[in-house]
Amino acid sequence: MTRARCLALPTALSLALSLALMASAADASPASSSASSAFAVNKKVGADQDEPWWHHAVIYQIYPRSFKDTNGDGLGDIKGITSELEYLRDIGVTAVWLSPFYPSPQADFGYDISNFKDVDPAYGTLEDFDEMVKKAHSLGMKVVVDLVPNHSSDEHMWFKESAKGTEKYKDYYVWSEGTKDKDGKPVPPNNWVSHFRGSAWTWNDERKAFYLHQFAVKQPDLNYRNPAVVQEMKDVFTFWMERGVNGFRVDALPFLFETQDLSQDELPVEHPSIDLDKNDYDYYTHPYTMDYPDTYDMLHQWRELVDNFNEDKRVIMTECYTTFDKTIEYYGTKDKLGAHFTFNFQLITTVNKSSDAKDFKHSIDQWMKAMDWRWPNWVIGNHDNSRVATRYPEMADAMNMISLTLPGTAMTYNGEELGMTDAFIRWDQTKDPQAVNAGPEKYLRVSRDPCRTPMQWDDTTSAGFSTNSNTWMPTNPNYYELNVKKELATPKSHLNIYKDLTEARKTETMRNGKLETAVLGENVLQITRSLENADTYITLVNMGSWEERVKTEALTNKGTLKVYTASVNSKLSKGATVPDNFVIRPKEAVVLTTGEASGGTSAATTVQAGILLALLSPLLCMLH
Ligand SMILES: *[C@@H]1O[C@H](CO)[C@@H](O)[C@H](O)[C@H]1NC(C)=O
Ligand SMILES: CC(=O)N[C@H]1CO[C@H](CO)[C@@H](O)[C@@H]1O
Ligand SMILES: [Ca+2]
Ligand SMILES: [Ca+2]
Repeated sequence: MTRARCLALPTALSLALSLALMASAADASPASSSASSAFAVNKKVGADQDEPWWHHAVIYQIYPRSFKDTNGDGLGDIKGITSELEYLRDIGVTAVWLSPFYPSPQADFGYDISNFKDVDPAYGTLEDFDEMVKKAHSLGMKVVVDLVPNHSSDEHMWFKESAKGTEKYKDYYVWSEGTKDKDGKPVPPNNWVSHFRGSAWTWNDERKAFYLHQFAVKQPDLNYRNPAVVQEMKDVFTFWMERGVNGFRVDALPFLFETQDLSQDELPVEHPSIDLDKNDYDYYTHPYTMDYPDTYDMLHQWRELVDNFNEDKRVIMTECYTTFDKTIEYYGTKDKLGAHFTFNFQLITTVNKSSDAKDFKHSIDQWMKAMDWRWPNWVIGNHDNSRVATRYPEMADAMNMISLTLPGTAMTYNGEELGMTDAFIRWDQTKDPQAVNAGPEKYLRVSRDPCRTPMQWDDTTSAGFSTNSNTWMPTNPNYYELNVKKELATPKSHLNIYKDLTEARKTETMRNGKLETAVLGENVLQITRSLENADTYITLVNMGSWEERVKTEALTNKGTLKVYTASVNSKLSKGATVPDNFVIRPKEAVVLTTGEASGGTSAATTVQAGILLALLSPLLCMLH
């Protein structure tokens, strides 16, 4: 069942040591682990000076509508973000990424943009934005904005002019007159369907043609075969760089280009799931509308634009929900660079609450193996997915530990540092267009509203998000006990554990140390970060449903281990010396270290040291 332990250590001495460990592990079966995998962090040690800021960043995704309301209208705003930047700095966040805050009819909550170069009046003004960027920078934080290049709102001036046929704008979108049925009625040129169900083509009476929309009807696709559109979008990048932003998160990139031959129908997938019909996006394969070769070229042009703007280092991170290989391709090649990094959704898409430690190890290893010269990153949640604490019951700390102790850039969706959970949103309160389209029977399955409820700051009205008790989306009723204020005051809280983790990321080991992953015993995931002449950090997560026993000597040969930080459901206390042999509870997670516990000496260490001294002093006297 368990294979022999195999450590990848260089010297003969450590080989001997690991052989000894192997022997001891063999007779104490609970501590044995499967073969471990090792990955170097792809960077020269000591090259920190030249490193771009985003390499070891903790990037915090803010959903502006739900973060903080300062004028009592029940909607979050830019000033609210500015007012909470100190909080973010204090918990170890190094950059914020703002979901769209641009003027929008809000048909898809900001992803339908009617002006790419302004702030929606509901959220504030460009001056508020500048103020926010200035303050973030003065606190040593970076600001990344969301760019939505595939489509605009149908209320964008470009679309209105295009529909009229105005010369300058007539080819800004993808238009087709389609064909005619036998009664002379226009029919779309092909069978393409939108992500939100139904034909991807909608008839426009003014233009007397169909326009393409890979998403909502109110989100017409821009035509990137038109050099004027390419230039317009480059101007959008430049506009925000001039306002001081440090990077871009590019939305829905794989859908940028489509084939030019609009007569091509897409084929159904071979074994569609039974619930799917011809109006469902997942009913078809998408060779003509997704990951089109020209998209990679466009990304490369943006990379050059952003890299060459001035000496400051900026990041392009891309959102590509596609196959594993296609995802990796968005990094570009060494000769033709693409994104600085493309979101790694492995921990969302390939594993779930049923997965065991082996599945997790595989998911992590698969990504790391593909890295080579590329930079890793880890995403565990966002505004499109059920919250981490809901997807992985009792594992909020475990998931934060995994994403923050793996090498690379870590992403945190607002509220995940608190272990916020999905709220139940009634049908009559439902706002997400995807849920509204699904109807009252099916909406719960697809609704993204439950993960978009207001941020929980304290136990006052609307969780301190707004002075208004009537907020755009209801507050999760668990706010009376699950909030920033209470968690800051509770030593063993999700938030304080999160702070321990962001603190650990500042160490040389976490920045440059190699990574080893292993499965210990039946179901304990082990993530080890180590570096010569520096402290080792070991994350252990029991993915199983039963207690497991861990033998400390099987973990490292670098000496005594202390508890750096432990999940709220752990028996171990921060700072305590780890016993030779200990029990790890189901879903418990700990970070152990050969160095010091987070935040200096905790109460536990003081007590332990006291006991140790008391025990040692007679001995010392005798020696004297
Ligand atoms: C959960 O993940 C495992 C692999 O880790 C996979 O086999 C299984 O199908 C997934 N379950 C769901 C419901 O997605
Ligand atoms: C995670 C994310 O940003 N998803 C967005 C992808 O793009 C569509 C259309 O712009 C949005 O509806 C999603 O919210
Ligand atoms: Ca407001
Ligand atoms: Ca497109």
